[in-house]
Amino acid sequence: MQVEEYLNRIAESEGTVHLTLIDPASQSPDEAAQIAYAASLGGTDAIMVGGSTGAGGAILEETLLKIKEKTDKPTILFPGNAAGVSRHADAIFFMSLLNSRDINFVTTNQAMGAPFVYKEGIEPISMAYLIVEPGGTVGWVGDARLIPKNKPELAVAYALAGKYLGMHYTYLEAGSGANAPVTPEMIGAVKHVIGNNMLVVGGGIRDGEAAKTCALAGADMIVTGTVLEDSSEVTEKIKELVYAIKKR
Ligand code: 1GP
Repeated sequence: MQVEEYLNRIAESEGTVHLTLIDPASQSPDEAAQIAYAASLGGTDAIMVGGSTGAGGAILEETLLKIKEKTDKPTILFPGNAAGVSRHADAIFFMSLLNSRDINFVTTNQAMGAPFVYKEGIEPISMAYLIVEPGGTVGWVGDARLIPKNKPELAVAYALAGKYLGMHYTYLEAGSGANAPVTPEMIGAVKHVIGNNMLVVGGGIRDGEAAKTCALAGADMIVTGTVLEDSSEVTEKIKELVYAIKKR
């Protein structure tokens, strides 16, 4: 089964999908593999690999290979630019940062990376990537015109544009390590207009309660990264998050 179909089926049958984000720049490949292993024991659905700075090249390759030794959960690239592509991943979030001022993050990196994705047969999952305040490092690096957190109508406008451009997924990103996730009002407003398209929410989700709030508001998938890097009990933390978002 293709990764997109796998994720969509979980969203339909089990409830909100949990995605574990691993930034190859944040720890050694062996440590990354330990996090992925612990996360899969806790019930995560897939492993996203990528980051905004220093997350490409050899460190990306080795991180993916080590992760694949430790878990058979699908690996999905989450590239910061064209250097974030690797043949060792199962799929790639093929994203356009629609609210960037910089054409490089809207189409140029995508064009530079696309032939490699094609040649290696990596499954592309098309995604509208939208950065909301505070936006964090990715907001700065991606030169995003940050969507104000109290302006859901602007997120709705971009999400609709992404849908009409043919993207299947919409990602509302508050930025890694954000002090709070995207608001339930914004999540609900975006899900309302994108309908069957998948809504991914990430940035600042640290506990089951926050994850549940996002899920109830309409998130089809939630992403957590920082809380796992900071945790000594990754499996337990993932269990808490997964329990909060799955149908019971
Ligand atoms: C960042 O949305 C992801 O791209 C995850 O954010 O690190 O805050 O979990 P956190």
